[in-house]
Formats: sequence, structure tokens, C-alpha cells
Amino acid sequence: MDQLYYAPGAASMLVHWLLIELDVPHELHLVDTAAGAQKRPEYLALNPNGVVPTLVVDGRPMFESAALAMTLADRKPQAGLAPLPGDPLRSDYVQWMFHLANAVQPLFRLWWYPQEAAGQANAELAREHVRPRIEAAWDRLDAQLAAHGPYLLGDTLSAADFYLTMLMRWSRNMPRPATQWPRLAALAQRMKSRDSFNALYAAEGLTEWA
Ligand SMILES: N[C@@H](CCC(=O)N[C@@H](CS)C(=O)NCC(=O)O)C(=O)O
Repeated sequence: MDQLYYAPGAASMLVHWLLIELDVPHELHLVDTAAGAQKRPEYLALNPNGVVPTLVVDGRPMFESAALAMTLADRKPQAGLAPLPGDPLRSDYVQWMFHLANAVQPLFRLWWYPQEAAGQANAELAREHVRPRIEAAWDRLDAQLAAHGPYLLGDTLSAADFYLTMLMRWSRNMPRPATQWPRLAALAQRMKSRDSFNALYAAEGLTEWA
């Protein structure tokens, strides 16, 4: 059975959501990130990066939430959350997964841990600079959905929409949350109406942005 090391609402949420959506048997291990459990030797032995998630598959610990999401979606092709190789939508899907992983998710790392990049003395300034970059990402994603929605792949739901929803959730307490963009708000609404979203919230004890 897959073992997920997670913290509520963290990047592990994408993997957890897909485990539920795809009905993959799994066991949860809570990592107390507030207490620094992700930096302890026993966790670093699983994931030397000291972050969540880690997914142990067949005894092998794997990391990187986007890669784990793609792996899970590919493992259950019948669910249709990843266009198959050869399908013209496959390259769009890979593009959006990489875009979210490389161009959007790292902005949230800068938003929450500005001192890592800029030092404690410049943390507020770094946040001021990253905020418009997150908002610009919402501009572009909203425009994509306006032209080719309602999902990132048009009419086809994919793992990329689960990923985008997690990232939108992360903006919920920002001055301009993603849901201030109308097509992003519509996508969030659709995704939140899935049974798997409710099951995820119950399993992680989440309440905000329900
Ligand atoms: N690229 C990694 C990033 C993971 C990440 O930054 N996780 C955060 C929570 S969202 C974390 O574990 N933070 C605690 C820390 O950095 O000590 C992924 O997507 O798996």
C-alpha cells in the first residue's frame, strides 16, 4: 500500500487528493512541519529535501508533488486524468504540469519563506515583489481558461486542474486571492464540488476555503 507523508494543506495535498480521487489504497503519516519533523534524520532518510510530500511506493520513497501527481494519474489511465502518450493533449498536459511546478508553485515558496531568498531583513520587500508575480500568473491562467476552458485542457479534466486548485487555495489569504479572477473562481467551484475534495478535507481536518 502507498504511504503518504503529509502535512494538512501543504504540497502533499495534491498527492493526497489524487490518491483519494483515483481510489488508490494508501496509509497516511502526518509530518508535524510546525515542529520541524521534516528536518529530522528519520524523515531526511526518506526525503533528503526535508519537505512534504513523500510518497513511498513499493517500499521506494519518492518526492516532488507534481511528479507524484503525474505518476499517480498515469498509473490509473482508466480515470482519464492524464492524456496518454500519442494523444495531442498529452503535450498540453505536460506543459501545464511543468508550468505550475516551475513558474507558479515556486512563487508561493517565495511568498511564505521570503527570508530564504532575501534574508530576514529584506523579507517584507521580497514579499512585495512576489505578490504581483503571483497575480500575473493568475492573469495568464484566467486568460487561458477564458479562451480554452473550463479546464486547463478545455473540456478534459486532468491532474493539472487538481494542481491548479491546490495553488489557488494557497492564495486564499492573500490581498487578491485567485478566486477574484472569474474563470479561476469557476474552476475552483467545480473542483471543490467533487466528492474527493470533501473526503480530502475530512481526512486532513481542513476547514478554510471549503
Ligand atoms: N517542490 C516540492 C516543494 C515541497 C514544499 O516546499 N513543501 C513545503 C510545504 S508546502 C514544506 O515541506 N515546507 C517545510 C519546510 O520547507 O521546511 C514539492 O512540490 O514537493
